[in-house]
Amino acid sequence: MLARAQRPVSFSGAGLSAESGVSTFRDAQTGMWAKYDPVALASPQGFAADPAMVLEWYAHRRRGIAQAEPNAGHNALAGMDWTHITQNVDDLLHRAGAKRVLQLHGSIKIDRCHHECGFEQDVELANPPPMGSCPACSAPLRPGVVWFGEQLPIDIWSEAEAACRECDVLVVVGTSAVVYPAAGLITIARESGAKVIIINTQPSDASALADIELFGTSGTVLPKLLAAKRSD
Ligand code: BV8
Repeated sequence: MLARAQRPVSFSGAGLSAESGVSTFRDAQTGMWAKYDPVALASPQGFAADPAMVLEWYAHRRRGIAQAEPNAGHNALAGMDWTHITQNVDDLLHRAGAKRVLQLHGSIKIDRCHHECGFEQDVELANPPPMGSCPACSAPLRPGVVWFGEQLPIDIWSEAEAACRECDVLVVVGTSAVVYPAAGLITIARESGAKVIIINTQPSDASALADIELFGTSGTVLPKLLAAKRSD
């Protein structure tokens, strides 16, 4: 199926980065964070209620990502000159050398103005900054990620939607497919006639949409699956 594909696209979630030691969104709750609901922390309401705590959670995740390296799954995808759509906010696909990465939920590598005045700045993941104010408009600065209840970046969403309408194979990697509108891209691809290949360690909300479901870790399955594509 992949060997014949003319326009393959990948769509990934937190499972792609799990073997790099970046815990998935729901498993991020270890240690002192175990008692918090990530959906509550990753929201404007959570930030308004306790900005210092939310920023400490991001600092904790940023330091974790700074220690992480791309795994064999990132490297296998990066070796494919495809559009790589990801829900992940880490920079591991970029660090693996992937050229066209569409980060639907933003990037943890930047801080941006909470009032969307346009200001944003790179963050050193190993040494995350304390709470700060936007130098342009004095609003609070916050991670450049999309929180629950916030709109996805419209240009990136449109590009991802177009890629899924045009693709002939969608390789879905390491996502529970519970978060919308991102998860809706799988249906968009399928309804446009694409074949859907799912790689996950367990069934997901996308299982019903799979033409082929491969159970295993992405770091193991992707290199094998994509070696076939590279050989043609
Ligand atoms: C919006 C950035 C509207 C932040 C994230 C009720 C029903 C349906 C929808 C909703 C609803 N109520 C609210 C909504 C909408 C809401 C939503 O979908 N909520 C969910 C919880 C029901 N969506 C939103 O709010 C979105 N915005 O709708 O705006 C709007 C419209 C107009 C104007 C204004 C507003 C915004 C959603 C974006 C949220 N931000 N991330 C941050 O990271 O801090 S989402 C976050 O969770 C991740 O990015 C990821 O996308 C998502 C899921 O996280 P995980 O579960 O950890 O990861 P994943 O799903 O990838 O699961 C891990 C998978 O990997 C598992 O399946 C596991 O089996 C597998 N796995 C594990 N290890 C491996 C593996 N697979 C392979 N190999 C392995 N080694």
